[in-house]
Amino acid sequence: MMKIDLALPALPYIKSALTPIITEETFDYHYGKHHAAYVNNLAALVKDSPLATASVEDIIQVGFKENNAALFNNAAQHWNHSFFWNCLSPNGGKMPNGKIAELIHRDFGSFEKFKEQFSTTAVKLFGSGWAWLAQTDSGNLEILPMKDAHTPLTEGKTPILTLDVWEHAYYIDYRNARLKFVEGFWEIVNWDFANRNLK
Ligand code: MN3
Repeated sequence: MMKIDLALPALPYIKSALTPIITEETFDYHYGKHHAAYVNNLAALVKDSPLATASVEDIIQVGFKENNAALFNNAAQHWNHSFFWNCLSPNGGKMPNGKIAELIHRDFGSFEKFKEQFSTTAVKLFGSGWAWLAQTDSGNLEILPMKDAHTPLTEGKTPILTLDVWEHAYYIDYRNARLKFVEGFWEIVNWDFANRNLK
């Protein structure tokens, strides 16, 4: 599974690479301001504490268990965004391939059924949050709607793919039309990354 450092990671493509589905202006705000703020907030929260040398993954678990909202939210949002950028690719989209294609077929019946269920989950999630595809201990794929900063990591599940459906993810490009953003996701979803995340 992906390990995230306590720093703003470089994007895996240039900021204009996903235009027009996600524009450079959205990256300027979503990556350059929102994600950067989570990183800066987290660094300030753990500075001079025993968590300063902990992994981001461990900080998420500590924040969650101790019900420390600021710590959990900033650590999880940093992790989620770092993961999310990798879920997208200018060479993405089309049909899933390899093992992920097999598991989607096994657990959802067909790619079309999976796509419909994931899209509905993303569109219907009320307020801010993330639509996740995760893998359970027993290896099954699950679609999980999760509010705010929540992540499958605190449920002991392996993140495979995610889609950010906070308004800041799409409001510049699509205003209130979250469905259009979700439709665009399928044209840039990174199946190679999903395959690498499988257990
Ligand atoms: Mn976001």
